[in-house]
Amino acid sequence: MRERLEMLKQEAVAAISEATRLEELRDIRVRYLGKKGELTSVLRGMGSLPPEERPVIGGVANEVRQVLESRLQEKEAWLEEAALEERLASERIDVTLPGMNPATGSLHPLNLVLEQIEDIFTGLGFQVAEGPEVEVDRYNFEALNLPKDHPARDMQDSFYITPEILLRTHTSPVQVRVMESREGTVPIRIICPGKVYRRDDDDATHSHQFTQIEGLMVDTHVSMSELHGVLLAFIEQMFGAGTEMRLRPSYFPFTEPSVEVDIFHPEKGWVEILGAGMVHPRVLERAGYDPEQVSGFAFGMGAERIAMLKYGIDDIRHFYNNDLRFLRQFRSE
Ligand code: 2NL
Repeated sequence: MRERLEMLKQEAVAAISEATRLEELRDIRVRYLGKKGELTSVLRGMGSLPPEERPVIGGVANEVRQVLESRLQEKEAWLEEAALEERLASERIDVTLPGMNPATGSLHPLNLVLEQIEDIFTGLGFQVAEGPEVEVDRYNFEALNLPKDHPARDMQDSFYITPEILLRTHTSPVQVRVMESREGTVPIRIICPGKVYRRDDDDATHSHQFTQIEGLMVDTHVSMSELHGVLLAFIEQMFGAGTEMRLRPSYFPFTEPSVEVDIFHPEKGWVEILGAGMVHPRVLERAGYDPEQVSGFAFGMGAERIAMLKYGIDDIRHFYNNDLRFLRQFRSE
């Protein structure tokens, strides 16, 4: 029996040292040390030994169990270590390799100037307001002193959805909505950027859809002087300190008096950049303000026109074609 145990030990030790995978070790453990394993079956045969030999053989059997157990543990640790080394080697990352540069986009030039304009006016205490592009006649025309028979309301000039609903032709209706919501309180200082729609034939300087920014200030004692000061502050920040500005008399149904504003452009001379004026008393009144108590100025400009002047763009259609050769010129990095 002692020889059987000795043979078993040698066999198992050899098997353990030859094993190359953890699963093999598991099988070896079951085969020799398990409940139905070989060592157990040898020990079962102990009953047939003379009683004085039992403790001796029992001792040998225990020693074999201990040796096998410790060899199994050693080998297990070694295989685990080897597996880890192999994984570390195969997953090694070369941190000195140059990185991959993901393709980055950039702001569209129109959004670039919109952000600049918003920054300038918020710096002057204005808030940004937005509203629907599909408007009702009342906000787009009626509230702005453009009655039903006004020539500017010709069906040919606007995109109508029903006789009462149309695509807004300017962002003024947003200003009217804000005035109404403020219920006669002052001050109001807002700018309203957004898309507007007019039935025009597209060419280098006209588009049936463009981006407008309107501004409105309503308070006690607002005069043309405040309009002049705010516009000059805007123009100097947008086109450079010292840029000259001039006002020319003009006409809009929603302002009285009305002006057109030019700047002196180094290459083009005097160029018009926006329209403005003192809010017409009827517009104030319809929006819930008493023209005897408060006054206001308003202005409106096309963002495309501002961007064209600032960046020397000669065709408004560049803004809508999404030609990367055009767009990439406005990358900041
Ligand atoms: C232009 C001229 C202008 C306004 C827009 C306005 C808005 C309200 C009341 C009075 Cl709620 N006026 N807006 C005033 C003057 C001119 O736009 O050439 N836009 C592209």
